[in-house]
Amino acid sequence: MSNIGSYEERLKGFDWDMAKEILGWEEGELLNIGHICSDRVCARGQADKAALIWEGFGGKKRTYTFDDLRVYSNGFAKFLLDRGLKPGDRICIFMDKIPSLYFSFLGVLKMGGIAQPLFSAFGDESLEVRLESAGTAAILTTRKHVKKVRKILEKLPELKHVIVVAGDESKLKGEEVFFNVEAAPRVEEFDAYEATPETPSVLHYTSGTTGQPKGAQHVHNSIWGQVLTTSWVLDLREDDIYWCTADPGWVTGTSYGIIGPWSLGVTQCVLDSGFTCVRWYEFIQDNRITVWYSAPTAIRSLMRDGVEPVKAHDLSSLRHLASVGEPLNAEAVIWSEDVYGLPFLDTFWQTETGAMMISNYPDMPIKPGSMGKPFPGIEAAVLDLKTHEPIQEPGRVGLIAFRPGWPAMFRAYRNKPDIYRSKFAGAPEDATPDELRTNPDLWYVSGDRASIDADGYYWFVGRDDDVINTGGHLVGPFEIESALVEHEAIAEAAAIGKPDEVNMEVVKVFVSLKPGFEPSGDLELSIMNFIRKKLSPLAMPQEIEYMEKLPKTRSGKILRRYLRALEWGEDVGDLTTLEDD
Ligand code: 6R9
Repeated sequence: MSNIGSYEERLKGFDWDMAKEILGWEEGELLNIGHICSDRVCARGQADKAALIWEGFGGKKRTYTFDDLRVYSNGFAKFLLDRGLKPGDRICIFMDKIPSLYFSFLGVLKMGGIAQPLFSAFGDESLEVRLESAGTAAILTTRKHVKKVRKILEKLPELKHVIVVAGDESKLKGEEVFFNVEAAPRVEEFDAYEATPETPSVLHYTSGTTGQPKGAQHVHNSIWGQVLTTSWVLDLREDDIYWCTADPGWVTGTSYGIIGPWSLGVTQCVLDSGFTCVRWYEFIQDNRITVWYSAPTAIRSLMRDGVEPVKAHDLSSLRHLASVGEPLNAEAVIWSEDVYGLPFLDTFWQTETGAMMISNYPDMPIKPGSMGKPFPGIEAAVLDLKTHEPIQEPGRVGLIAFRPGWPAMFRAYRNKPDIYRSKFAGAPEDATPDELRTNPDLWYVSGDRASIDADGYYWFVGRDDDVINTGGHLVGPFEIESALVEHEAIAEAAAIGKPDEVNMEVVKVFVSLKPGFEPSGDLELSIMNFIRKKLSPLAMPQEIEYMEKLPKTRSGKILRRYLRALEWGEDVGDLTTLEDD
């Protein structure tokens, strides 16, 4: 029997406090995610249990117990306070998936700071935009990545601390400080910050259609959503060996790659090396992984490599598989059932929701290709595209929406109260964030389209905006376009997602060149590298199309949606309706 048991039974008499029961957490206990994920697990007799089984490039392997997690996160917490950092300060974590990423994430939360994890493949411009927006006070990074910080440091007056946590100490510059937590004296005692449920915890940046990325602010209370979904959807149990393939630079990597499993005292594995099918299967085999949470792009890549590598490995430890980030096609579900003997269960959620919202559950019949049903305690609907009224007829497409107020819901877009308010259908002009969160008449509108069938299953249709989803990672077209026009040869630019068999979408750009520049192989390479270095490999265009002039609205806005429709072979429709989208 799975943790959720019967989905229907769980709907009856549902209460988020069931999460507290799972942890045995009593009112009055300290509510601090960093503390709950380390000190509290130790205090409950699991200090010597493996928390993190880590493997890096070149076969490097380390195992850390929950006591190590406790002591090393204490180490970071104390170090940061000693440097003069304070509760509420934004502290960026910018590194590969090395052990110190995990220790420092918990350490920042323990000292009351706001953890701002950023994907280590980000280039200097992606980094700058997000550090500037957050008013980040400190960045924890490594020798490998500090160069990108150096490039932008002068432009970030609020960024006072550059702390290098791994690599060669002798090559630091200026005010940079070195701190290797494993080599530093052990910090056995640390009183974690007394957070309230509404104390800010994690700040994740996510991309929209317009403007630069927005910082979705989460709070310590999110843990209850993460605990309950980890237990009921991922079905994690005490003796599981769990693997979440996501990078903590993205929300899956923190909600389910740190907080969910460790609050429950479950052992997890982290693989900090590139993707190959054989490497992944070896990792599962060697560590006897039981529960595996991954993404459709990875699953499709594994499918492409076929069944031979599956047969060549012992994957019999696997008990439960789940997926997130992009539509999980029916073929992938059926294939995984065929070759692993287990279907991947699709889960749908967003950076903003902080935890799973619509899922398939163990013990519930799967309809391959469907995202499943709302998590108990989540009131979901699809809203009419125009009226924003819930659609009653099965099969009609609308906007996925949720009643606000679930524990892991984001509490703000940092410094963007109007954009935050605009996400809630029916919100009064002057509603405060607290009112938005607690008003039972509003809907949080996700920005995705779906339909609901007669059995209550949700079927994903597509995004309602121009954000590009490449391999489960969201990339904002505006960010790419802004960077492109900084290239010496480019006059105007538009970025769209182009269909791709494995990655769902890849970035395609349309550009017009400045006088004196001509399309050429060299120019193409130069543009690609420019974006890869400034933004990230994810944002790098896979295709560049040159145009004399980009199509525009009468008011001069580039018709990105028109270009996208052409690319996808969709009806471009009446151009005037596209005019001011
Ligand atoms: C957790 C995460 C959120 C966006 C979301 C949607 C897409 C996520 C999906 C899915 C189809 C699923 N998405 N899960 N689309 N089926 N099961 O991925 O957060 O990076 O904010 O992305 O990803 O478009 O709105 P985030």
